[in-house]
Amino acid sequence: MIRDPTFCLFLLSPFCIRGHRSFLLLVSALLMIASVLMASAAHAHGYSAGSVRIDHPYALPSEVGADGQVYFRELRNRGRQPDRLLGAVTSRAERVELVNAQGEVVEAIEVLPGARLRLLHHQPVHLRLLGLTEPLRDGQRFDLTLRFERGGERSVRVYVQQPRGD
Ligand SMILES: [Cu+2]
Repeated sequence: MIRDPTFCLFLLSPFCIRGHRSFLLLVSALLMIASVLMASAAHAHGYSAGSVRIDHPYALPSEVGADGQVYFRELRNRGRQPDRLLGAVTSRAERVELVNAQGEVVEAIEVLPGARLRLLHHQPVHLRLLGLTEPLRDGQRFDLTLRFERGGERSVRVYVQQPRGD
């Protein structure tokens, strides 16, 4: 029996594999765990602007000529002062509007202390991108600069993705 697992991997004789099956299972399990961790790390991206935490900004793919829509898994205010999202700019669109729960264009989106706003794509609140330079396509990423009253400006990367059903 060959005891050195590294040597075993290179040799790959049937006897060796049988002798180190548990080691090989462990290696494949670790590889699976690593790939899952890497996938979730790629998915989870977040930023801070003052006391506001901006979690996973994302956009839906858009049709030709249609407006873009930007959402957030969460906007969270971890501070003691209220803050307000006042607007945003991106090179991908002429203009960005803030849309409230009634579908109206508003001057600001309030993020009160302790608030955890889940601004997901099945809810009406979002950022509307008008005059897109080109349609947003699944898998693209683009930069968007958010402007908060207290937290100031923060550039975030928006992931364009098909809804995953949550
Ligand atoms: Cu993310």
